[in-house]
Amino acid sequence: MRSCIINLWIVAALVVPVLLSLRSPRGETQTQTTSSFSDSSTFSLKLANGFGFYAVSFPFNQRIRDGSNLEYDFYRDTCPQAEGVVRSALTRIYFDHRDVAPALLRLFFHDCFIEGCDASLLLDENNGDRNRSVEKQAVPNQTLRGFDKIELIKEEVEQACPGIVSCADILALAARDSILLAGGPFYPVLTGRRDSHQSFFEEATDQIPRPDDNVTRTLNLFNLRGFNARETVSLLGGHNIGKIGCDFIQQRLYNFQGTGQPDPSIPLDFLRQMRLNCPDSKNSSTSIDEFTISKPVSSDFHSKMGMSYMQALSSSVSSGASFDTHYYQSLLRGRGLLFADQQLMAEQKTARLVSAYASDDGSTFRMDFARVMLKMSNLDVLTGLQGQVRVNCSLPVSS
Ligand SMILES: *[C@@H]1O[C@H](CO)[C@@H](O)[C@H](O)[C@H]1NC(C)=O
Ligand SMILES: *[C@@H]1O[C@H](CO)[C@@H](O)[C@H](O)[C@H]1NC(C)=O
Ligand SMILES: *[C@@H]1O[C@H](CO)[C@@H](O)[C@H](O)[C@H]1NC(C)=O
Ligand SMILES: *[C@@H]1O[C@H](CO)[C@@H](O)[C@H](O)[C@H]1NC(C)=O
Ligand SMILES: CC(=O)N[C@H]1CO[C@H](CO)[C@@H](O)[C@@H]1O
Repeated sequence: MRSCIINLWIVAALVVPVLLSLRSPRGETQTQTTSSFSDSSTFSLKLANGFGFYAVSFPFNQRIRDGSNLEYDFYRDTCPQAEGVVRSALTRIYFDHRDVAPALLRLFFHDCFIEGCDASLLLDENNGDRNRSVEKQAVPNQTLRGFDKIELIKEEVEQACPGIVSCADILALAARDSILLAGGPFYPVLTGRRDSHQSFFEEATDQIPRPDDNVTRTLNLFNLRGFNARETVSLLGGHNIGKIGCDFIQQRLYNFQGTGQPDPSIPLDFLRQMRLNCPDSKNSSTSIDEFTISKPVSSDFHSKMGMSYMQALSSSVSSGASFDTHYYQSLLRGRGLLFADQQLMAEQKTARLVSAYASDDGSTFRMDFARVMLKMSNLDVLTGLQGQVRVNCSLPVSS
């Protein structure tokens, strides 16, 4: 019981500053968001925290305006149970598959980054043409997971309210609830997104940030989506949960920029540790391939391997909490897993932000992370009569 109360307190303590900080953005934020909180009313929110559902009340204006035409609780009349169904379905999945949280966060990011949060990433075909490539094939070597989980959640929502709730909204809500379940901050998700008819393979191939990007390119790609340096550094902090797949680290460990050598900037002890977690997939005499040969079913064994930022910091941090500063602490010690992560230390502007996030108990990062997630959730959404509401998230509804 005591832990429940503490939990509630933490949630309330985090939510209120997020809302307050939206009212008066500080620092270098140049958000195009114009949030108005003029007539504040109280609303109550049900939160799943692993112990059950608890109602929390805090002052909150339901009419947040950000130019996106999304609304708070868009389905209040048409499907009032929608958000609750998403949350309870996800909570059930989460306790069997903890890795659903980072997987859905990643899915959502990849969806929003390419032509907005319109569930285009979930499509299996392009404009009714099964032969044309779709976005999900473009994302670095098809390493996205969680499509089946979104499909499961969607099925439950369809049972409650057929044909009402968009896949784009389900993904946005499920990503938010995933972050919360993984110990991250709460942020309000506006709804009313519609699903696109179309998938965007070429855009996804060119514009998704790559694990081997330098800081200039990373900042540029995020800037094209309206994110400044501070928002970019906080968003990348999402890497603090889940594993980074070996596929993304492989070249850095064994053949950095075609040299046949590891990235010289990796500290030697960390290189050894990373290589233990990610053996060279191209070296046929390593034990991992013997394993693969003796167990043919595990052909994708290597691609499931990876390393987390918790492991990167290893015993130097005792905290068991997951959504804290350990990503930034790792970068400060030169123990970034992705080249693109460690590159944040290569430029003064971003390095200062990394130090700032690493220097407190995580509250600055959590607050900025909540704000940037709220902003990302509203990127280039389809609303009103645009797009459609898909019944099966992988298939467009034919008109
Ligand atoms: C897809 O490709 C196959 C074989 O190349 C072809 O027979 C079929 O007509 C194509 N379908 C469409 C919808 O273009
Ligand atoms: C960063 O990468 C881009 C292309 O990926 C390249 O053109 C640029 O020269 C690189 N910048 C630095 C400083 O290495
Ligand atoms: C391949 O694996 C063997 C045995 O584990 C090791 O001795 C050798 O150095 C590895 N080769 C490369 C290129 O990593
Ligand atoms: C959705 O469509 C896919 C085909 O793209 C199919 O495999 C899947 O079973 C469908 N899901 C449901 C719930 O009908
Ligand atoms: C579909 C896709 O992005 N494939 C890429 C997988 O990674 C290799 C190199 O690691 C690329 O050459 C492929 O284009």
